[in-house]
Amino acid sequence: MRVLAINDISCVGKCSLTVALPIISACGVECSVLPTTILSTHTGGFTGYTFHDLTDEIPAILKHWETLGLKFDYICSGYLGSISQIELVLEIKKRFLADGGKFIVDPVMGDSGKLYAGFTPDYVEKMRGLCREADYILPNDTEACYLADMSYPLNRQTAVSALEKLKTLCNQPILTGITENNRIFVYYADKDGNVCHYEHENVSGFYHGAGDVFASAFIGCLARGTSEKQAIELSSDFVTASIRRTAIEVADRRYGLAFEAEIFGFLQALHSEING
Ligand code: PXL
Repeated sequence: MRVLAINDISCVGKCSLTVALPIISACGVECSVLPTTILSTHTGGFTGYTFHDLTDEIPAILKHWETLGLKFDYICSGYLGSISQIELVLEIKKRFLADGGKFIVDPVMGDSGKLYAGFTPDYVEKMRGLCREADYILPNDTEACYLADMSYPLNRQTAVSALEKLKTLCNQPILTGITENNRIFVYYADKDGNVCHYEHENVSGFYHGAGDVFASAFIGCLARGTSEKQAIELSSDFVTASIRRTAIEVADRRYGLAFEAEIFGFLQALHSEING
């Protein structure tokens, strides 16, 4: 079992690969990486960050991998710095996804109702195309609004409409970060297209990197053979526990979630799901 995580390296401010690699590995799954960009920090709330686009390096990396005959059972994409990187990911899916493998797209584009720095309407349109190729997509509420052309914020009712629209892009959308009445919800479509949800008490405030922790845990669980329902529930529990800890322990939320100390509990829960 081999996962490929395509995402940036934000050197400081836990998100993207610095979250995907430890969490997927901790689940007991080999995680290969394809870094898309290297930044001194992520772009959310920091100023003056460096940004080095690695697009030019990627074709040679792929060529080498092909000589090794590599195929991946799961390919998951996250932050992609440009439209040409979206095109590269489409090509990577064609060339490197194993037969029967799963392609998971976290359409990382924005938060709190706004696109991240550097993203444009053209990028959103291209991202819709990437979502059409995916087995699962994992938008947050902001990304869902951009993809489904709906107004932000969503509530429980409009989240269901957003999910229906997202189903025209991908059979199994998983929509995170819907808040209402002090609760936070994940809405998702199961294999048969039924709308399902899972919820927690909301911890108010914005927590950077929460979507990346959720996506990484979800992939780790699926790769260990859980159902998607179990993967969603285990990942939501893990993110919620990490957010609660962060609320107490971390003053500056730009540095990401204090997820490390919650990994053990998450793995115990994963272990009991797998082994009964
Ligand atoms: O966590 C999402 C993310 C990933 N990568 C980079 C980002 C962000 C959000 O701001 O800036 C570089």
